[in-house]
Amino acid sequence: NEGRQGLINILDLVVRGDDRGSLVALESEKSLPFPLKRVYYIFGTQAGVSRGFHAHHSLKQVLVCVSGSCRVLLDDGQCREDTILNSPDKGLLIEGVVWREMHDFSSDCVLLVLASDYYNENDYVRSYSEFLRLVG
Ligand code: T46
Repeated sequence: NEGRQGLINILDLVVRGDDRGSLVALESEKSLPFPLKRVYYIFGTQAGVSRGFHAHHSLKQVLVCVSGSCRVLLDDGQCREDTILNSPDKGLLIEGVVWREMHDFSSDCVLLVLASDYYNENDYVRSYSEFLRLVG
């Protein structure tokens, strides 16, 4: 259930729907391709604001836009590709040393992130030149 297209790796999340509506369940190491250690979500992003602008040394993450929409740009040092996340049944898998930026948040955007590790500032690569050195 992975739709890989270059840097953009979309997971199709299984929707359990019935006449009441829909439910998506994400289980560590099953629907997620890593052991889940942390969940966070980004919401209330102000108009015109972009976020991210960093890479990670080893963190793996799946991003799910559970409400609204945003655009995620990925950059491996050679290619830059972006995708619009606007569906609660699509997960964007980001792994490896990949620069990420999030743009064009709708006012109702809730971006859910499932992460393979606890928060660790030492895992961040916040300088683009340092990122290029690492992937170069
Ligand atoms: C990523 C993109 C998609 C914590 O204390 N714990 C956490 O788990 C996280 C994620 C953040 N923070 C603190 C660190 C900062 O003081 O929350 C503040 C905002 O974090 P940051 O500026 O890193 O947020 P974004 O939206 O630029 O990036 C986040 C993740 O940090 C990052 O791993 O890949 O979302």
